[in-house]
Amino acid sequence: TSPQSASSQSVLRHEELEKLKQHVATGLSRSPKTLSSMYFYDDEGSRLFQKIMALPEYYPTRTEFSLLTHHQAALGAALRPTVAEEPFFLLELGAGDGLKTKILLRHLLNTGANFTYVPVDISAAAVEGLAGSLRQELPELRVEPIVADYGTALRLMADRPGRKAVLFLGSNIGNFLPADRQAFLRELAAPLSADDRLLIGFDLQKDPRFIRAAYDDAQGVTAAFNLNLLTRLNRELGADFTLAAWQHYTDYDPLSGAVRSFLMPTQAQQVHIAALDQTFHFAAWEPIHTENSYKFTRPQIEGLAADAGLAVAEFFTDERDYFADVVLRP
Ligand code: AVI
Repeated sequence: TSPQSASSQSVLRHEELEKLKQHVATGLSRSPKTLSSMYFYDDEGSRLFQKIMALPEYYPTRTEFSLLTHHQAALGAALRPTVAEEPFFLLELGAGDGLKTKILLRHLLNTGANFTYVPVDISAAAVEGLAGSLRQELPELRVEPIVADYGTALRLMADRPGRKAVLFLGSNIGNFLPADRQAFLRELAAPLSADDRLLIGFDLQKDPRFIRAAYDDAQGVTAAFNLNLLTRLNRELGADFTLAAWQHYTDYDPLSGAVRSFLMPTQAQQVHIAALDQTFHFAAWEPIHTENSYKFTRPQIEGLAADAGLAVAEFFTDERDYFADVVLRP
């Protein structure tokens, strides 16, 4: 690492830490107390999320994987330009390990599509890991990763001529609150031209017991994932949360379609956070709301699209209607 990039990394690191401090100070002063699931994904959180995706109860990843496998030809046709050799960019927001995307990438390569894959992530490590595995597995693929937030990446790409297909898989859209989701979709739609496409994964509403189980698995991996947020605050902000005194709790509300996850103390306690020089009081069982995972209906998805000035071009679901991958166009 050059001295210059080392110092720009530490500026970035400092900014991130300031954001986290601000977020925690505000979130724990509110009633009810809240922290954002955005902060789940440190190294340990990302590792635990990989474990969640393989759990028997966590159906979304498995379902979307088989959905993409089954509909790869139709999806490929919906995303690529009608003129076979016309070049295009395939952007992916929050690509993760790319396991699901590789189905589409392989299909597009095998059918001679002329495209460049642009994985976008705020984490350089995530993007570099994915680009490395793609160089090994699909050496003929053109990859141009972007390390930036989604809005910046979309604006950067809007200036480059050529058609774009943008992927936002895994029901990541379900983690936004309704107002933020709407704003995000509008931000996604704004730079798109008439021939561009968006492919978004939505988890659908279904038997509430089945949904709930996916967020409260028997092995306790999801509990560890939620509780890891407190470990992160202990490490990064010098907090003194006693992990043994906290529990993961989750419920599903079929009216709003939201799974809500909480961290709850089993006894009243005070927690000091050194980086904030502040002590927070918790009553016994007073929840910290840490995550929303919204589940959708088809009419809701159509309404969301319309609000962002988009139309549903294709709606792919699995045979049980558990999950939908939806192609949207301006
Ligand atoms: C990343 N996101 C779509 C997951 C979800 O289902 O909301 C995160 C997760 N939280 C608990 N389990 C999985």
